[in-house]
Amino acid sequence: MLKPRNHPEEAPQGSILIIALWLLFVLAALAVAMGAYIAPQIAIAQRLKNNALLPYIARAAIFQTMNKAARDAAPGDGMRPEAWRRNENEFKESVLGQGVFSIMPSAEDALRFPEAFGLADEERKININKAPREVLSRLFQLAAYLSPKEADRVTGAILDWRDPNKNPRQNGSDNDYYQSLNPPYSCKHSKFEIIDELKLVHWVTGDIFERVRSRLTVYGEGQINVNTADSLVLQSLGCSAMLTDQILRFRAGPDGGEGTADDRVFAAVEAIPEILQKGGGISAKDKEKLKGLILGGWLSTGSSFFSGVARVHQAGSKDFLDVSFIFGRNKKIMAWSEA
Ligand SMILES: [Ca+2]
Ligand SMILES: [Ca+2]
Repeated sequence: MLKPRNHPEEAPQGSILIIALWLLFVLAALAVAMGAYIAPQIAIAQRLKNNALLPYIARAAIFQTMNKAARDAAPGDGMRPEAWRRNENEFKESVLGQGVFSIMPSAEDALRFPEAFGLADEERKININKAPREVLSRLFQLAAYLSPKEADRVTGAILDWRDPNKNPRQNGSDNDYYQSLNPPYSCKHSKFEIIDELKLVHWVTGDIFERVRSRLTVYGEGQINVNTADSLVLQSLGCSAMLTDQILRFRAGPDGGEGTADDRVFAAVEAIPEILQKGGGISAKDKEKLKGLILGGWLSTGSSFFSGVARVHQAGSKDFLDVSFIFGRNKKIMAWSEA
C-alpha cells in the first residue's frame, strides 16, 4: 500500500522548522535594526556625558590661571606683561587631568593680539567710570572719529549717566530723553557695571560702541598701566604723539618690536621722565604732561584685572567649550560667560 504523499504527521515538522528559521531571521534583522537605531543614541549619550565635564574643566583651568596671576603679584618680574600676555608654554593646550585648555584673548582683544595665548589686562584701557571728560572726549575723537562737538555731547551723556546727580550738565542728556524712547527707560545716575551699558547712552550708536569698546573698562582704580596701554589710549590721556612714541619705543626694547624677549618695562611711574630723558630726551611740554599724569595718579606700572577666554576639550575629543572670564589678582571672579 502506498503511503500518502503528504504524511499528515511529517508536514507540521517541516513547517515548524521553516517557521523557526524565519523567526530567527526576523529576530536577527530586528536586532540589527535595533542596534543601528540605538548606536547613535549611545554615542550621543557618551558625548553628552563627556561634554557635561567641560564646564568643570573650564572652571579648573580658570582657577589655575587665576592662581598663577595672583602669585605674580609679588613686585618685580611678575609684573612683566609677557609672563601672562604671551606665554604659549603655560596657556596653549595645557593638560589638566582628563581635560586640555588654552587661554586666549577675548574677541575684541584678539584684534590686538591675534596670535597670542594668554591673558589681557583691563588696566591698559580707560576706566569709563573714573576717566575725566577730556580723556573720554579724546578717546571718542581718536577711536570713533567724532568731531570735538560730537565727542562733547557723547561724553556729556556718559557723565550724566554715571554720576548720581539727576540734573543734566551742559550738553548732557537727562531723563526726559530716555523716557521719550520706545520702550522708555531711565537715565541710570550710577556707575557702569558692564561696558555694554554704553549702548543705552544717548548719542552712542552701534558703530561708535564697536569702535571704542576695546579701549574701555569698568574694572580697576582708573589708573592706566603704562607698560601695556596702546598708542591710542596713551594719546587719549593727553600724551603727545612724540611722547607716546617714546614710551612705546622704550617698551619695545632694542629690537623695536613688542612681544619679544628684549622688551622692557617701567618699574615705577616716578622713574618714567628720567628714563625717557636718558633715552633721547623729551620736550619740556611732554615732561610737564608726564608729571601731571604721575602726580594726578593716572598712571601705574602693573595690572590687577585680567580677561580672557578659556577653550577646553577632553583629550582625544574635538568638542570644545569657550568660557569668557574676567578676574582680579585678589582671586575674585568678576565676569563669567559660557558660550
Ligand atoms: Ca546723573
Ligand atoms: Ca622687543
